[in-house]
Amino acid sequence: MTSLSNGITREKILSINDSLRINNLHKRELNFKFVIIGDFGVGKTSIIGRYTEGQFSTSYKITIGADFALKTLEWDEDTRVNLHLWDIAGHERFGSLTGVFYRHAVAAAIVFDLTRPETYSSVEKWLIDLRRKVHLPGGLPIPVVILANKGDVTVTTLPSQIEDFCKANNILSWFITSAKNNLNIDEAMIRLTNAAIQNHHNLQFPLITDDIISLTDASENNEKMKKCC
Ligand SMILES: Nc1nc2c(ncn2[C@@H]2O[C@H](COP(=O)(O)OP(=O)(O)O)[C@@H](O)[C@H]2O)c(=O)[nH]1
Ligand SMILES: [Mg+2]
Repeated sequence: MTSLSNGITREKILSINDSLRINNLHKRELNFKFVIIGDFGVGKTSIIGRYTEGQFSTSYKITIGADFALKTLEWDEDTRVNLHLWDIAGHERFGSLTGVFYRHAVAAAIVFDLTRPETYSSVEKWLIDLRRKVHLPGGLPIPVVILANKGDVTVTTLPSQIEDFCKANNILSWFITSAKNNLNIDEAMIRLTNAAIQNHHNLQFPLITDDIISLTDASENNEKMKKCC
């Protein structure tokens, strides 16, 4: 028996690992696709990077191709939630996305940049695109949050009409976020996940599976982008 410096044996660690694995096998897994949309440069990729990798980079990286990142949440004792966060990947410049991008999405975050008011004006356009192209079973709209990003920058003027806009357009909630300072990103995602779980219980919509969310979707999307760009 190998004893490590703190007295815990390697065998003990292996057995803990085993029991974790066995317990996890009993967990129900929910796979949810969330789409993160909004104008170019508002911080979508940074928000996803912060949330899934805990990192922020100031170096500017253009997102190429349709892309998604995975975040796993141990939601409760019985439930694990895998969030597939889809990033627009460059074609936000066209102001509208293909149905493939939205397909099977069960929640969305629309992001704007607090330092560029024109990106707030685009929020409505993104909402219209989203509502036109994706619905829950029965035609219900998918839950949406608005993220007012770059909240770490001091000169920020919050659009005064945002509260009314949310009420009028059935927006779940809005948050001032910062990918740089890790502000409110967890909170916003938890809000969306809660709504998605609720809808899942109420509507029993089919969950995305690996084959549905496969790279064929992404590559199909890429092909379309290549043609249109
Ligand atoms: N200060 C600040 N800069 C940010 C924040 N989020 C993103 N950025 C910067 O804004 C630029 C665009 O971000 P990016 O995530 O590529 O935007 P996207 O085009 O919407 O994916 C990059 O230079 C980021 O470093 C933030 O919360 N605060
Ligand atoms: Mg990007």
